[in-house]
Amino acid sequence: MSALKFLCVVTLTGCIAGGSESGFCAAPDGCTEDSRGCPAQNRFSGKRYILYDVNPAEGFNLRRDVYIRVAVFLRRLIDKDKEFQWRLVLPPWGNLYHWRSRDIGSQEQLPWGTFFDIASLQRYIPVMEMYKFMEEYSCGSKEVQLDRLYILQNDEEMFKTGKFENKNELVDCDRGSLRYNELERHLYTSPFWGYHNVTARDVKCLKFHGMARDLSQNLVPLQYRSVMFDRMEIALHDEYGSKEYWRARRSMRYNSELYDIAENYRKASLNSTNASDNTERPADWTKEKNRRDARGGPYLAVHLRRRDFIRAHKASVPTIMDTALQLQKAMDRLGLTLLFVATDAEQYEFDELKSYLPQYKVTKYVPSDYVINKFKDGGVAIIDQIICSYARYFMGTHESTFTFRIQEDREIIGFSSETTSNKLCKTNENCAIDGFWSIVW
Ligand SMILES: Nc1nc2c(ncn2[C@@H]2O[C@H](COP(=O)(O)OP(=O)(O)OP(=O)(O)O)[C@@H](O)[C@H]2O)c(=O)[nH]1
Ligand SMILES: [Mg+2]
Repeated sequence: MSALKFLCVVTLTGCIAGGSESGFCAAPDGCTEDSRGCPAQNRFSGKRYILYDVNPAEGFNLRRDVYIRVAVFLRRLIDKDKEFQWRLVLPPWGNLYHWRSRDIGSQEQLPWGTFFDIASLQRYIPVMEMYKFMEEYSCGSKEVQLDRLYILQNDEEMFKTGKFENKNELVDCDRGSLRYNELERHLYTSPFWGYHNVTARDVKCLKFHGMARDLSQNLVPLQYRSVMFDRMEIALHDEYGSKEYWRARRSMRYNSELYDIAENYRKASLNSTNASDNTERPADWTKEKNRRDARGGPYLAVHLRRRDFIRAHKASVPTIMDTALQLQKAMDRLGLTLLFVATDAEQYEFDELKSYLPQYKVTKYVPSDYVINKFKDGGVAIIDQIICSYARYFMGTHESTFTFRIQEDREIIGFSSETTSNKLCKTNENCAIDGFWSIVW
C-alpha cells in the first residue's frame, strides 16, 4: 500500500469525523489534528472494525449460525488482505424473545463472554467485545461514531420469481422499516443494542443477495475505519458445512464455568463423567481430533421444544403422550433408565411427561439463584445443551436450531452419528430422519 494514499484518506476521514461539512480538509495541518484527542498513531493505524446485528426477531441459536457466516468471511478476508488489521466487534446479546425470566437482573447488553469463551473465539479470528471496541475506537471519548452502516434488505422480487442471483445494490431506505433515525446530517441513532452513545455517520440500505464474502466490496477500508451490517442473517454462508465452517463452529466453546456447572450436574444426577464416558477433550479446540468413539453418559437426552413451536410447527411437534411413547421405545431398546429432558415446556407439561414414564428416572436441570442471576436464561439454555451433548443417545425436535447446535457439539465431541441424528416424530410411527449432518475435519 502506498503510505501516502493511506495517510490522505485516513486524514480525510478524521476531518469528516471532526465535522467538516465539505469532507475536504482546509489545510494539511488541520487534517492531522485529532478532533477526538486520540493519540496520533491511532488515526494512522491499519485497524478496521466490522460490526453487525441481526433481525431482532431471530432467536439465540440462529444468531450463533450468523456468527459463523461472519467469522468465516472474516477469516478469509484476513488471509487475503494483509494491508489492514480486521477486527470483528461482537454484538452484545439482549432483548431476545425467549428470555422471559424476571427478577434476575437485566438481560440486555450482555457481553459474549457471558456465554462463550472469548479466547477460543480469538483462536479463529480477532474478535472483541463491544465495550473493548468502545474504549479502543474512541480513545477515551464516550461517543462512538461508526463510519458507515449498511442495512441489508432481501430482494422481494427474487423471492416472488424464484430466480436468485447475486445482488449488491444501494437503494433508498424505506422510512417505515428503518430502525435508525437521522437526528441531523451525519448523525443516525438507535437501536445499536440500546447504547445511546453509539451513532453512525451514514446509513445506506443495501438490496443484497449473496454470500457473506460478497459483502467485502462494501468495506472500502481506505475510507471507512468501521463498517456495520444490520440484518446480517440475509447474507448466506460462504462455505456451508465445509472444514472451514466447522473450524469456526469448533471455536465457539462456551464459557468454561458453564461446562463446569453441566459437569457437576452430570456427575450428581446422571452418573456421568468425562473419564467414564470417554468424552475428555483438549482445552484448546485447535488440538481436538477427529474421532467417533465417544461413549457418553448412561442417559438418553431429549430436547423437547414446546411453546411457540407447538403452533409454528404443528405438523412435526408431538403431543406429550406421543413424546413419552417414543422415549420409552428408545430407552428400552438402548437399555437406559435415566432420561434427561431439556425443554422450554411449562412445568405442567413436564409433570405430564414424567407421569407417563414412572419406570425411569426423569430429570431436568433447574438452575440455582446464583446460576440464573449470573448466566441468565441464555446461559441456562446452554447448560441444557451441554448436558444433551454428552448423553449416550440424543433425540431432538425437528427443525429446531436449538437441537441443531446440540447435534453439532456431539459431532465435535466425537459421537457416532446414529446416537445424534435422531428426532421426535409427530406420532409414535417412525418418521424419516433428515440425513446426517457430519463434521468435516
Ligand atoms: N433452557 C432451555 N431453553 C430452551 C430450550 N428450548 C428452547 N429454549 C429457549 O428458546 C430458545 C430457542 O429459540 P431459538 O434459539 O430460536 O431456537 P428454535 O426456536 O428452537 O429454532 P428456530 O426455528 O431457528 O427459531 C432458546 O434460545 C432458549 O432461550 C431448552 O430445552 N432449555
Ligand atoms: Mg426460534
